[in-house]
This record gives sequence, structure tokens and C-alpha cells, in this order.
Amino acid sequence: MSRKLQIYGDPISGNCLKTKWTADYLGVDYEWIALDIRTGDTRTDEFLAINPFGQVPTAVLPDGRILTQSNAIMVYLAETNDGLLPGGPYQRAQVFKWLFWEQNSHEPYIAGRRYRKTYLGHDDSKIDAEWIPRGNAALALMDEALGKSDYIAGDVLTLADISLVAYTRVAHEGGFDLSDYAAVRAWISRVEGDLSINPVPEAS
Ligand SMILES: N[C@@H](CCC(=O)N[C@@H](CS)C(=O)NCC(=O)O)C(=O)O
Repeated sequence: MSRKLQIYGDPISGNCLKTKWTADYLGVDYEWIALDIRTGDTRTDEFLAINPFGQVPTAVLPDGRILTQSNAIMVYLAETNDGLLPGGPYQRAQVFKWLFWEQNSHEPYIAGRRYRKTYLGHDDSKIDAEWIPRGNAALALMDEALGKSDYIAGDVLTLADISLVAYTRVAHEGGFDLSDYAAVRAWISRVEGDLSINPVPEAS
């Protein structure tokens, strides 16, 4: 079987947008299949047959194989299209370091708060109070790194920037204030420009 790469995703999800922006930047020919995670599209029998975890993003490769986990899909796209991953083993490992860190130390707090506040309408009392200091610790660490180089893993745009920008640019929707993180704010604009995506307006 050979057909176009398919990506199942919901545009409210930064994890899904990461894979879309990577595919678009690399000029990949793919089909975007929009699901709505809030109305149960990821829990239908049809979708669970594709991804038993019931999550997006989910990629179906042209030969029918399935690939899940946003950062793994991004790595696959970069490897098969020769871009966004620097050449040497150490430099590539630096990119992977940030991808693992994003899922472990950034996304759980910054994306987690955003989903609960913006999409589930939870007020702060229903959200683990630890998520604010943990999210801020992640932002502070990024701000320090971005004070030394234009991009998170060095001087060029890589997968690490696309992965991290997805939820950092909407951190305000989770109650995080980026005004103390000047290097992060400048980097968001830089990466949005590179990816040709529009800034997300802050609530007035
Ligand atoms: N670590 C996974 C997270 C995947 C995930 O949590 N997906 C959410 C959207 S961001 C989802 O599909 N939620 C719907 C559901 O669980 O039914 C990744 O990076 O792809």
C-alpha cells in the first residue's frame, strides 16, 4: 500500500500543531485529518483501531505503518526530508535533549494548565498549585538558554524550537506571564516568523 502521509490532529493541540508546522516547513506532501478531542473523536472504535492510546497527533505513513507521539513524528519527518536536525551526533543529541525535556519538564505544566483553564474552564483551585512554579522554572531555564543563542539548541532553527514554541507561545492561556522572559518572547517572534505563523493575541 502506498499513499500520501496522513496526520490526524486537532489544531487546539500544540502537540498536533508541532507536527503540522514541521511538515509544512519541510514541504511534505501530506493529508491533515482534523479530529476534535473535546467531542470524543479520538475515542471512536475507528480511531482506536489506528491508535489504541486514543491520542493525537497520529501519523499513518504512506506504507500504512502508524507513528504516534508528537516529537517522534517530528523526528521521522526531519529524518525523511533532510531538515531541522543538525548534522553531527553531539548537535543532534542536543536537539533530542530539548525534545525529551519538553515532554518531561515543560508540556505537563504549561500545556496542562492551558487545557484545564482554557478548554475545561477549571479555576486555579482545581489545578495542582505546583504547576505554576514548575512551569515558571521551565520558562526561566529557556530564557537563560535563549540569552546565549538565537535558537534553543544553537544558532539555527531545529525541531527543538518547533516543539517548544508550540505551548510556550500560548503559555498566557494557562496563566503564565511571559513579561519577565524577554529572551523567550523575542525567540517566539523569531520562530513564528520562520514558520510563517501568526502571533497569538494576549487577552486584554
Ligand atoms: N505525549 C503525547 C501526548 C498526546 C496527547 O496527550 N494528545 C492529546 C491532545 S494534546 C489527546 O489526543 N487527547 C485526546 C484524548 O486523550 O482523548 C504527544 O506528544 O503526542
